[in-house]
Amino acid sequence: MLKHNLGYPRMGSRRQLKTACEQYWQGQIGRSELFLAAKRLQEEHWKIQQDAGMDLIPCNDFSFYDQVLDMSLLLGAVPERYAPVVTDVDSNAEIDLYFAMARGYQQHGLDITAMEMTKWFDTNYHYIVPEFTAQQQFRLFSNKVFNAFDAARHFTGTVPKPVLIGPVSYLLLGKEKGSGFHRIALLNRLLPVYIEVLQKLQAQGAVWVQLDEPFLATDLTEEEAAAYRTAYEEIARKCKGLKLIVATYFEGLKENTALAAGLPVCCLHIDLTRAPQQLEKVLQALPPKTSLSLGVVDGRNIWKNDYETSLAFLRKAVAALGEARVMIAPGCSLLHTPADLELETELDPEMRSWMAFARQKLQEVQELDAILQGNTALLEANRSAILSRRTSPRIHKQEVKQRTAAITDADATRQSPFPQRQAVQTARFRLPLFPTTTIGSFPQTDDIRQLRAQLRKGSITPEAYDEKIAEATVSAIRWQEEIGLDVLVHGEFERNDMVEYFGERLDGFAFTRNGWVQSYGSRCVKPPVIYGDVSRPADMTVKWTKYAQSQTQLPMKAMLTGPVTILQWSFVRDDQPRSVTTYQIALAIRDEVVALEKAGIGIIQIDEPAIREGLPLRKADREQYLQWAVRAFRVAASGVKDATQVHTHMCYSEFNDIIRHIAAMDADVITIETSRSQMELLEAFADFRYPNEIGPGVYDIHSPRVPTQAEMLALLQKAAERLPVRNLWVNPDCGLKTRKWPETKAALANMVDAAREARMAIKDTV
Ligand code: THG
Ligand code: ZN
Repeated sequence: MLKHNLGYPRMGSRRQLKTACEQYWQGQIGRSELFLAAKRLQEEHWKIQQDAGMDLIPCNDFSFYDQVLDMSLLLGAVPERYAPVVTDVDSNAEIDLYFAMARGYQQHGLDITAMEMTKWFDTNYHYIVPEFTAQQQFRLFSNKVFNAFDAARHFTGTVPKPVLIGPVSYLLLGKEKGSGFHRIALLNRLLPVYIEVLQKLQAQGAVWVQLDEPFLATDLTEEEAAAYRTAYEEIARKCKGLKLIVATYFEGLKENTALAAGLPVCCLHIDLTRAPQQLEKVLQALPPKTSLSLGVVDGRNIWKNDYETSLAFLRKAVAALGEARVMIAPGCSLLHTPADLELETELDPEMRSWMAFARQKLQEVQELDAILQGNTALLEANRSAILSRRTSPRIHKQEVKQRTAAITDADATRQSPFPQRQAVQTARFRLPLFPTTTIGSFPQTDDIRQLRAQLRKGSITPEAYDEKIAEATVSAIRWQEEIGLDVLVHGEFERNDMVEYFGERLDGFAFTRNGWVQSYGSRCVKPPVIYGDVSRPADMTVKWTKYAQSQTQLPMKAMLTGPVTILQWSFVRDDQPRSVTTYQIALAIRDEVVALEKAGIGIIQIDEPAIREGLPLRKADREQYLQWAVRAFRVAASGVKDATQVHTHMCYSEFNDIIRHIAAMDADVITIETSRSQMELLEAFADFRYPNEIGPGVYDIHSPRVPTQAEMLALLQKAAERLPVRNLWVNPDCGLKTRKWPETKAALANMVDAAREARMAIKDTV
């Protein structure tokens, strides 16, 4: 039985890729050092995979920034606006063009925006969205995949398996620029380039090639299904002898089972960790010669594999297909898991015995194969680890279960409907029209990060740490007062990550020291591990919020992360429904909201940026998810009096299809990301006649660019044409922690000026 891996995390167990890229961007190292770091990392990862007995070792899964962007470069889908970059950078600097596409290019008088970024399916990973025009042409542009193949073959002494995104998924991941065509219609122009790539790999000696087609596990239109048939028939005709693996993951094939199984390829990969029930149907649908790769080890979570379950799948497949036609693998690329559990020396040993990171997951693949060959001792060891977790008293708290089960509709409802709350709040806060605020975080400078590192190492005392954080907070408050913001924030200098910070203060969560997962480019997150019933042993944010409020007469907005986002950005329990875990978190947040109110805080923001990314990939499952997700938010928000103003914030917001549910959250104020889509989004709110207050972002914080007062005023005026002026707020479209102070200060000062200008304009018309 062939063992293989779909992709390995590329950041490095100590985030070496992050360091190298950021140093390169800052001009601290040159291109050759950057490439050397990349070579070392790939070799280290190939070795790990080889040591774990993988028969097929992936290559080209490494990427300097994003694997979708790599595909755009491979296929020559470089948007027109980067033409000046191509001539500006020196001729062999493809990497600089690549980073320009990822991050924008502001040099030598050029100011070219980055390509758009969006979430990779239902993960916390972001990819760079391909841009297609009606006239889009493709051509073989980058040699990265061929170089990766040679390097991997040379290093491992085996024939590696190049990994590419398949043609149909590549098109579907992109976005049309301009109207009058659908990107799927570009397939006939795209296919020749794919075939050229595959033939070239074959000529280089490749035997297996993995083509990722995650869209096969989503709802497809007739045209999309037809595109799959066309694409793979054409590829099969032109690339005879090449063994193609079509990889699906994150969902089941469902009604696409016959389509996927019928593609003329050598092997189909399915994700049994996400959709175990699909095995039966796939086995029935598979033509006599096609192999099946069983994704049995969870690539999206950190729990140890339950061998009993995986073995049952494997045995069933072997019985139906014969051993020669079955392969074992993780469910999806291991990109979404941390690198190596071995580094977690501070983790409680019992907890650690329940977990597996990327490196351990490959060992699991190897062990499953060994057990099938007769090594029963491995199975016994696994059984006891699984049993230990299932029965651990650390996981179960009766009082949490009871309280969660007893949640009522009244718990999920504010005292009065919004119009009454709005009247009370207007009288209480006496804010001007177009009130200005920010989303919560301010730049996390190196000073602040170092402070945290020092505290962790014990080289400064907690008192000294608190003193420095207080200093940063006060200076942020003074500065907000000076530029004239109306509702202030404390800046979140005491927080690492908006999920990690809360996880660290809740029971039922565990933490890793090095459990980094790539979020986008060089940015990583360290998701907490929710292992048990969640409760809140003490106040989490009251101390700093109260302190900040004591430093100003203006309203200080408290900042909390909402239950769905905490769930979505953590590694979650797999032994109870996600909804139950979310309700447990919601109750903990609710208690914090009530404690903040009691401490005299009048405005409380409960961020839910991840509510949309939690949407199930299959439309049929969405309504149910939204129902509990919205209710969990309401449980968190509804413990307070009418006079307390609850804000929420969301980013990446294609809201059109879920606006009903956003309204049902019933936040008094919602701040949203809109600036990149030029207020397009507002149409959704306007058409729906969204009743509550709303702050459409007027400052795109995703780039260092400082928007002018005039630009922001124009956006405000557009908003005022679409929504009732009394409901409008003025704010950036997201938190500012990734920005630097100079641009933040300049942009927010302009924003406040724009709001003042908008107020005057309104007065003139009244
Ligand atoms: N937290 C978590 N998930 C997220 C975000 C977040 N997902 C979506 C979005 N925000 C992703 N954006 C970011 C932005 C910044 C960083 C990570 C994800 C970031 N990370 C630091 C880094 O890589 O240097 C590490 C964090 C730290 O030093 O504490 O800046 O906000 N969970
Ligand atoms: Zn945001």
